[in-house]
Amino acid sequence: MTDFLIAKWKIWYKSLDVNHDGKISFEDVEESRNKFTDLHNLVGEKSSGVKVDMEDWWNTYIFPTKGAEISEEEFLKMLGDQYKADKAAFNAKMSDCFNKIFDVIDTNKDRSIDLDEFIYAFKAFGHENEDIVKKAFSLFNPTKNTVPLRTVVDSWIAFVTADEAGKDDIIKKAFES
Ligand SMILES: [Ca+2]
Ligand SMILES: [Ca+2]
Repeated sequence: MTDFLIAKWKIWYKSLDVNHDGKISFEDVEESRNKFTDLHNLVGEKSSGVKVDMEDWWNTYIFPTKGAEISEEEFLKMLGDQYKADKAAFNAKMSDCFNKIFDVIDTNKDRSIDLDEFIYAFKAFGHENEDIVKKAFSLFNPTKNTVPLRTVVDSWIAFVTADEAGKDDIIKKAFES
């Protein structure tokens, strides 16, 4: 486990602290899913379905136990323990993690992420500065403001699993810009 990877996990932790209060808790789940459904104007069953999917995602991949608050130190230890126990299983879990959340983020289900979906997802996770988010999106070399879902998901998987710097460090660059 390299310092490079741990530094990225710290960025990830910060990016999940939606209300910027220094810790990840159920309040971040509430805020992100409410923002997300509002931005996409989802109502009724569609809105409640997305809210359930999002809560499941946080409970499966982020919280140590259902809805339990987690500090940065605990988060880094949790990921580190999973990584050390079985790297292949860790990679598989992170792959599931980002495939699942982007299934939600791809609201029109066209297996692509367009600029609006990208902006709304970042806003929902507390990143409001549209200029920075647009700059981040451009790192994916979009065609007609659209990037294949696979490309975005793979970048996130590399972000949380790759020990060394590589050509696919888009997410790291995005958070540094
Ligand atoms: Ca928080
Ligand atoms: Ca889409």
